[in-house]
Amino acid sequence: MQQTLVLLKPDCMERRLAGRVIARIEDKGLNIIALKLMRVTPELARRHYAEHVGKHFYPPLEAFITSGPLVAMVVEGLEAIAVMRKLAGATNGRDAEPGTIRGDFSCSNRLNLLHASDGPEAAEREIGMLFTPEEILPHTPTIFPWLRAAGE
Ligand code: 3AN
Repeated sequence: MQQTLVLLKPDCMERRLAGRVIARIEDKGLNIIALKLMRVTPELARRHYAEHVGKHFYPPLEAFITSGPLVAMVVEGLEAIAVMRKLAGATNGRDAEPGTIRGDFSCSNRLNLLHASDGPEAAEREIGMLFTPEEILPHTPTIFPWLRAAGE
């Protein structure tokens, strides 16, 4: 089982797409084990996007991610990091395949609706930045045996 951080960015909230994006995550069989509405501060943005600070596109990226409330989630599942990245689609919505969240709903590189951690180290770091251990509530849904074969 893996955990990954998902952010429904301010464009997702403004466009009233949060419910549809959450439904896709649930439909896939992933399990939401933490969820909250929050506002990212510039300080938190700099930590979250540490690898991009200093790049030419960082100032508008920070302005965007801090511009309004977003939904932060911890999503759990088998290979949840890779599965969630595939569900999201390519970073640039114009390159993202139809059928992915960005491929179906975004035509932008910055306004690309959601963030999903890109690897195990990033997931651990990002979850630790946004959630306390008490806010994460792992549980086994009753439908669980129907979402993957025994031993998988
Ligand atoms: P993802 O959210 O798919 O992991 P990242 O973390 O590589 O994508 O990029 C986060 C954000 O940084 C993108 N949504 C985009 O706004 C911006 N960004 C990343 N790379 C570039 C780039 N080469 N040119 C302009 N903006 C970029």
